[in-house]
Amino acid sequence: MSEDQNKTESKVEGHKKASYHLRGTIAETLRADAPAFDEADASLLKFHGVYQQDDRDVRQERRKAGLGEKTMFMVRLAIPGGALSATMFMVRLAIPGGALSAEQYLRLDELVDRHEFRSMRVTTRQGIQFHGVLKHDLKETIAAVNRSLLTTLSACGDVERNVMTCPAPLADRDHVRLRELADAIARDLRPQSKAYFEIWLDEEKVATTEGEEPFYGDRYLPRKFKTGIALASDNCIDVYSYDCGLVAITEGPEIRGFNLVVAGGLGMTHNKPDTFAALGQTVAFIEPAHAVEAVRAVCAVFRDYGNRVDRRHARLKYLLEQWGLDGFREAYERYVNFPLHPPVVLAEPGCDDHLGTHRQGDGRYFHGVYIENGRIIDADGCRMRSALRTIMRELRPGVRLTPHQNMLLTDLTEAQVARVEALLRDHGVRLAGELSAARRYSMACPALPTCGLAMAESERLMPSVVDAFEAELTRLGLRDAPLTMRMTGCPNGCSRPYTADIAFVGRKPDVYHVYVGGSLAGIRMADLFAADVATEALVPTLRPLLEAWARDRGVGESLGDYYQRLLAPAQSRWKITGKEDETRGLVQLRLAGR
Ligand code: SRM
Ligand code: SF4
Repeated sequence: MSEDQNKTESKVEGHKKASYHLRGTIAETLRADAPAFDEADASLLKFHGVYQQDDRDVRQERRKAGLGEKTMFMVRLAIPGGALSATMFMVRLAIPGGALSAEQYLRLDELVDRHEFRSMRVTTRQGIQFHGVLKHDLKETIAAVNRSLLTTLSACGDVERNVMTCPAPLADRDHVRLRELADAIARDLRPQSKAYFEIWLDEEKVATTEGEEPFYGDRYLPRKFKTGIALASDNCIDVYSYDCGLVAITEGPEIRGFNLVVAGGLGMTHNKPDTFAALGQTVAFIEPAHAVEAVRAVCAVFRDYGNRVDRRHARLKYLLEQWGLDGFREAYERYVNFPLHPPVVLAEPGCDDHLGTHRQGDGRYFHGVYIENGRIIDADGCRMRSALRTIMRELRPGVRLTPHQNMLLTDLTEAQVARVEALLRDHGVRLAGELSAARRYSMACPALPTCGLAMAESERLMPSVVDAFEAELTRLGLRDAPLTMRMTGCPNGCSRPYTADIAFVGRKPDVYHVYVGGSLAGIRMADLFAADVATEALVPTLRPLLEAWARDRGVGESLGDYYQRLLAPAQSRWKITGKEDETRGLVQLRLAGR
């Protein structure tokens, strides 16, 4: 890279380079009275799985009351015996394939009461998040996570993020192999710096940081990098939404190889047509023995060529746009020592949310529990946290977190399944089979009050939006018709809205862009159907489409498939930009003409 280009690199690049492999002054600030970390350390903290945040509800209260920021924060965050702080933290765990034990889950549950939000949250990448961690408790929280043999290292930051795979604990060889592979990739691309262990676990300081990161170097990646592994028949992880995907093609019980998918990504910015959400493109078919190396090489291409100047364009998808698929393949070939075969043409995958009770194939069962927007909390008659804690203590099941923010309880006998169901009911938790399709497949990101980027509500609003749609769908006889609804508080795409049948993407308080036309299979993008819709107008805006769907739908036809049929010819897209497009006009005209 030339000197000129170096000068214009983003500030975060400078922070990384000057950090002695992620150390910065985090340890010093942790020990000091300072209420918060400075900008450089805050950016480094992400690599350790920590986000510096504030309670945005209090910002508003403060403004209304005309009080100083610090005063209100202090009132809000004062906890008995705790320090007063103007800042709080989100702590995220990276859990490959979402697999943990009941003992580990119980250790995490014990931590919940230490934190402001009295909850934990299953994320859309099979991780766990704590919100409202106060500074004085940060170190002990992370140390406790590590004592339970879990980690927050590289859950965030410019590195390989949590590696996803199908959470179903099936005993067949292909599922077992996917789980092993997720672990192997996570191990292979985990940062090697000892900073994490020095800062949070009081390990001795290393004498020199030279050569500490043989793969990442001192600048790590230009930005985050995400990998997922799916079976060709079940895209429950939304594999085309990530920087790198492996789609396993099986022959009998064996994995024959993988289609290698690159450069998916869902973040974009409203009204910025140079930003876009895109599905990954299939580059090649690779043999099973090369899977880990294949992912490492995609990551290395991003490391070496990704944009380090403008973080908004620092994802692999922007590189692919610049180079084209052939250009990418050419560059990629220079990084690998194995053959790239032509991709295998695949049929449309299914998508199993794995909820309810299923056989594992080893004489045991698993039971998938629906958790509204992933939030594990005791609230409003649904004592989810208590239910799960009781089940873990009594039955000691295995645990798998799903990409739909839910949880599978595994390795159960038939009698234990009955006990799980009884315990869930006793705690006011509805079983998956009792839910409407709209609720069961719904997802929302956290947004307010914790997310600094939120423009509108999401997790807190979504349950009432689902209520409203559930009533409408029931009226139309569509309660059980396949439908995915997702909401985000901004266009960054954290609950993967653009691959859903319907999505609400926050524009400003109480106003959303409405997208329609994705699919549960995660193989096409939704279109912008209506712009700037007020919360109370969400159902009325979609009513004509839902009524037409109820009238005209084919057997088992999802809303997204029906919408694509209305477009005739279907315009299945792999990319949508931050700018509005004209297809919504087309569909609305067709609906009006009916
Ligand atoms: Fe995300 C940033 C939450 C999955 C795209 N995401 C954030 C931050 C950290 C906000 C911030 O940067 O200040 C959010 C924390 C809010 C909070 O208070 O907790 C946040 N993202 C989440 C989670 C918790 C949403 C959830 O409902 O579970 C998910 C954590 C997954 C995990 O365990 O690692 C989460 N984020 C996603 C996904 C979906 C996925 O990966 O499966 C995406 C879209 C896929 C992608 O990456 O393209 C996603 N998050 C983003 C982006 C846009 C990135 C971009 O390319 O522009 C941001 C903004 C950023 O990074 O600057 C973001
Ligand atoms: Fe925050 Fe936006 Fe992600 Fe929601 S989609 S968590 S509002 S960054």
